Amino acid sequence: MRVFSGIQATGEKHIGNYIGAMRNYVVTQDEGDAFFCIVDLHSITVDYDPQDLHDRTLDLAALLFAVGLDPERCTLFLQSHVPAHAEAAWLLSAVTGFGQLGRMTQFKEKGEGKEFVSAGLFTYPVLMAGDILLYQTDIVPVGDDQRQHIELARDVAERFNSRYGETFKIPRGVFPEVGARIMDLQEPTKKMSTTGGTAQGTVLVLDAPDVIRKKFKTAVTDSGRDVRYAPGEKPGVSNLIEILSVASGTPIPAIESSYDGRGYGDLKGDVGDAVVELFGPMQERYAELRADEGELRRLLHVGADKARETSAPTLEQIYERMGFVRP
Ligand code: AQP
Repeated sequence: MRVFSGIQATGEKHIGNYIGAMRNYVVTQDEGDAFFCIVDLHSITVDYDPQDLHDRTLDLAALLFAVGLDPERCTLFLQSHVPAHAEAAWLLSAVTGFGQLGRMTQFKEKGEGKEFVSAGLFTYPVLMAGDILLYQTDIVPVGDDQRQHIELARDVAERFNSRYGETFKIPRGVFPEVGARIMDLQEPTKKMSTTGGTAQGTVLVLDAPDVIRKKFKTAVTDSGRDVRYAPGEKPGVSNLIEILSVASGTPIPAIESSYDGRGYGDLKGDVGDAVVELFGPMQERYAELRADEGELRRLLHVGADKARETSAPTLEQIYERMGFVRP
């Protein structure tokens, strides 16, 4: 089974990225032939700083190894190291509808109110479709916010297959049962995000322990008292319960009953402690891995070689089926 998922190079990674995606990369690397891609080409679609992109790319590579990706069991690479991704995006744009791209909620949200909206922000989902389809992917572990983009990748694959002949496997998104959409701690009806959320409500994987505890202590809840999982009615408390469930490995009903007679203050303290405990060892490994940039670059180089080799036959098929004269 082929597994593929991509993650943006810009922005500091938060607990939503970890729970919604990164921890599932670690699990799926043992379930199939897994490819994980730092999608640096995607990162230039919004305003960004080149030095920041450069540094964050290496930070993220170190972080992904630190959370448990193993270069012996999966392939981690940079999108820009494999030119097939940019080529596939152009070729697949021929079978992507303008109207469908315009309906992407992420495009609307990220473009809203901006003086300058890049064409890349609009066409980004085609690049993402190519990322996935080039690897004949079976499953894509992602958070809930990527549902619409996965659907578009499937539509693109189906349209290409019916127009040019069977070429792509139709990929399937897999979303975590708990934590598919971690919410901002200060505005719990909004997704946690480094671009669209609040700083105080966004817990970064590399935040210091006291910062993590403080962010949870000041989390917005509601005027009730009972620790109960009801996302519609109690979004703040339910979000904390989901995070605690993942961080401590305790099922949600067991968490609810363990708070009989105890209040939100205890819950906030316990989530903070559980997350500090979860991230502590990762932060230590991250510091070691990030200090050895030569080794990081070597691992990314090995990953890119494997990704180039694996995606090449599909790219060639795309060109041939579309009628290009090959060299
Ligand atoms: N809040 C979230 N809860 C669960 N999963 C999430 N993901 C993102 N936010 C949440 C998942 O993380 C993976 C990688 O995301 P990315 O770095 O490509 O995503 P992003 O969506 O750009 O990250 P941000 O910080 O949330 O930025 P914005 O809001 O600007 O896009 C994906 O699998 C994603 O589903």
